[in-house]
Amino acid sequence: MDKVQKVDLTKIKPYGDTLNDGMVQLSFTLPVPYGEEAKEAARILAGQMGFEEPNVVHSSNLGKGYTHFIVYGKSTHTIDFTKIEVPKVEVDSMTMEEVEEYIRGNIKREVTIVGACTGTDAHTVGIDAIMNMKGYAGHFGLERYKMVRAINMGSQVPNEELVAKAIEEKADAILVSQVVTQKNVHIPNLTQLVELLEAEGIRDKIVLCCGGPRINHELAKELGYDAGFGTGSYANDVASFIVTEIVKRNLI
Ligand code: B12
Repeated sequence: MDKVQKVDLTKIKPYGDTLNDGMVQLSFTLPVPYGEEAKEAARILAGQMGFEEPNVVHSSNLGKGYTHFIVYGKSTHTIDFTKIEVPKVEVDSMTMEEVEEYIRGNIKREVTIVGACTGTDAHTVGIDAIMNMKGYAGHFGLERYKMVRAINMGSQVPNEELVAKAIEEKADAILVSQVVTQKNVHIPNLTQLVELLEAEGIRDKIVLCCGGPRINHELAKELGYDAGFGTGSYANDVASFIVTEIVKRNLI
């Protein structure tokens, strides 16, 4: 007899030691002084969140009046994994060489891509991973692509400057990186860019993509972008999207 428990994808649960034990590790901070009362408050709170057998396995003093906790507990909920649908960028990613070949064969001219990390956001690493010559995690960046003119404006770029650059360079595509999402600061910033492009009358003539660790395709579409890219995306993914979109929308 097969003693190995099979995973039921219609009823999945967190997994710790044994399948379906429901074990979850939570981490949070409470604005209370470090001590036994703080630990008890965290334990009760985890119970109220619906976790069975909540157990405060670690607490640390974060300074006057604040305590950080790590709590284990058992989730009682299950998820039907077979019903999960996530909107994703619909494109078969090509390699760098395939993108170059696609441009030569279908667009027959250089593609200009202007990118920046906009607003107050100072995180350059994400946009650099996509655009810089050396790329990221073994995927060369757009600067390396023959047939692509990649212009990386860096970080803390105001939307107005990005739009002006895109117009000056006759950009085919704009790439925006947003890493800081505290208090949803990225939402008005990303929205303003779309409004500026519409005001200039060039929104339809440009492929507009955003990306960042807390960006996904669904959010990007909601905000008026053509595509959104999250963690684990690389230059060849967005390049594949841009070049096929240029052809699809006849922006050649
Ligand atoms: C390095 C870093 C910094 C550096 C940035 C240096 C630099 N030159 O970029 C410095 C020290 C400056 C910094 C500052 C701050 N940081 Co910081 N930082 C980080 C850290 C540790 C790593 C980020 C990183 O480089 N990731 C590596 C890159 C390659 O990954 P990525 O950005 O996700 O990019 C990938 C994808 O998302 C995607 N992608 C990204 N952009 C785009 C764009 C397009 C078009 C496409 C297609 C794809 C794409 O492709 C990339 C490759 O796969 C993160 C924590 C973490 N571990 O992630 C915090 C983090 C991002 N920082 C954070 C914060 C809060 C700050 C500060 C506000 C802190 C402060 N109080 O001062 C300031 C912000 C200053 C500002 N005005 O922006 C928070 C953000 C929280 C949030 N949800 O908003 C994080 C998550 C830390 C945390 N856990 O609290 N930070």
